[in-house]
Amino acid sequence: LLLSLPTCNFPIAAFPSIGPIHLKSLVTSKSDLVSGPVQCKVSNKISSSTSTDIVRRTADYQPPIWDYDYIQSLRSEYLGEEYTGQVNKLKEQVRMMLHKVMDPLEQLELIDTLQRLGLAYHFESEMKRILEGLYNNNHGGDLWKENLYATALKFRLFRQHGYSVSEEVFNSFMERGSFKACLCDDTKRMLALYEASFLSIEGENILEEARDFSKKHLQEFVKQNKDQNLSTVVSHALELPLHWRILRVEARWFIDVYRSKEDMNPTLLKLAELDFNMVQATHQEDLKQVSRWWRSTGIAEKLSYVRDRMTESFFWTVGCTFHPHFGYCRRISSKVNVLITVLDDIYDVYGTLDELELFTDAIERWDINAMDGLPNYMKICFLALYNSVNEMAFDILKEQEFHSIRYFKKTWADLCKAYLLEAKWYYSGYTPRLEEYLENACFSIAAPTILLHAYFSYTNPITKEALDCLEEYPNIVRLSSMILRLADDLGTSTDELKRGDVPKSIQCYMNETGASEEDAREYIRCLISATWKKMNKERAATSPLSETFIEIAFNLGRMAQCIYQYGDGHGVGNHETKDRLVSLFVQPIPSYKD
Ligand code: LA6
Ligand code: MN
Ligand code: MN
Ligand code: MN
Ligand code: MN
Repeated sequence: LLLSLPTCNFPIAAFPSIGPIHLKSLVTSKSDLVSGPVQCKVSNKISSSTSTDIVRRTADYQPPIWDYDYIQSLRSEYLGEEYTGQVNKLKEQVRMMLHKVMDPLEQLELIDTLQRLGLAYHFESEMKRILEGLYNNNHGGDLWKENLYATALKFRLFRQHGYSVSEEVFNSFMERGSFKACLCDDTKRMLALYEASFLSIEGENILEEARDFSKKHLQEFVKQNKDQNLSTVVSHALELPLHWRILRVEARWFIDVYRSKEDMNPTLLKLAELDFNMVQATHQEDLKQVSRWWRSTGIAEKLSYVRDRMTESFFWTVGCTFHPHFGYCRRISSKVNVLITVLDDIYDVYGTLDELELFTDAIERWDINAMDGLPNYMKICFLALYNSVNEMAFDILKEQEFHSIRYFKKTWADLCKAYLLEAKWYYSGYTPRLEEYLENACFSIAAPTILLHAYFSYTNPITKEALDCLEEYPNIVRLSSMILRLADDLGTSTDELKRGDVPKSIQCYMNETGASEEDAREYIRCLISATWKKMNKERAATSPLSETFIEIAFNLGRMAQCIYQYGDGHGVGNHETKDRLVSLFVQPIPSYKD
């Protein structure tokens, strides 16, 4: 994966290539870093699992804000059949609208609105028919040459839906390599160009130019603050473009924006509100189920020093797949996420190196007998993980006669080995180069593990072809991991370094180049942006992996940018995450009388 960054104005302009990741060789070659007794940072006592007073680090994580009884008490009147009739009627009306509208620009705007309201999944075939028609008849037609707003909107929707369209559609709006200055006088147009520019792949200079041009003018517009409503929308886009946002959070936000729009269509609004609330009701049931399972493991009680982040873990899964019929996938993924969070803390904070070696070995062996040598707190984790994963494998065996354990075993072992390597680096005071750090850190962020479980939990039938591809850690998985890792480092590394942890990407880059922290952060943001371009390219490539899988991988990256948008939204439980969770899982949208 060559992550070259031709557009970042940084002392190091090119990012080194990230070759194939060979965890095993990394782990063994680095094990000699650890020599002699291991020192723990917070005190100078020697830490060892045989010593009676082991000194451990602490993260002082706060208890969850989500009380078990509170979660179990969640109820929604939108569960069940009561609103189905009403929704079906509204859906029929929207379907008629989709058939009736004939003006190409109106068609595109309708599709865009449906997507932003979170309703697109009901109208896939109608939308496809419209886009197909536009693509075949009018592609590059004169109609668009005059209208940058329409061209940008069309470009973005085509690319989002997998149609190949060249960045050269923007040529007629440029002169001497730049967009014509007179085009900047309309904010809606600049916004459309800005959002379109994020569908780019590497090397698309026109789109790069489009992004710089529109961004500059949008920033100016916000500064002038002439139109409060529009400024809010523009600031929102500048914070994170649409292409990097997860659907449910965006839909919840956009429904409120849409309600006060002049050209608001009451049918669309009503349907969006009802649908949001009905989907929320199914999410509540998933959440309650996962919460009961989590309580039954007893982990939060027994291991009070690790993060207890069940509700946040569930949030990640809704970001990846919100569709009501993916409940099983969400429940499995929530278990995986909450267990990953616990394991990560054991490796990063609580465990001693000796214990971590034992645990890693037990996971690699995937053997119940390997539990004997583990300290009690690890026995609980091991068995909870072992049982949960085996139960899932049993479901798959029962339903598809497919024996999946070896895949699960491998991904958990790879994860633990990546964790262990970081622990060794920490105890030996080693600061890797950024490239070396990322080779491992894209595993230690657990995205490959999360995505493998996602694959197994929604796919029927499982195919050998897809599994062979997944085993090799295909680009789409690596890139999604990269975004997750980099976004996580931006949001969490300050606290991590304070309590004692390995240098993260920001610190590795600073150490390697002598850059200031602010410059290093900017560089990491550049890497995220460059990684998105590679993701966009992967979407167009042929792959044995389904579109659903690719969408989940994209959404995992989006989810990372959502959760770390204002700092550590997963571990710390900041008010932004809390507000999002409340709006997604607790409060239905109040119904406004029409
Ligand atoms: C982040 O913690 C965390 F818990 C993760 C395991 C990231 C992704 C998790 C999901 C989807 P931290 P580290 C549940 O920032 O130690 O401690 O890898 O991860 O930086
Ligand atoms: Mn951690
Ligand atoms: Mn970690
Ligand atoms: Mn760590
Ligand atoms: Mn982190």
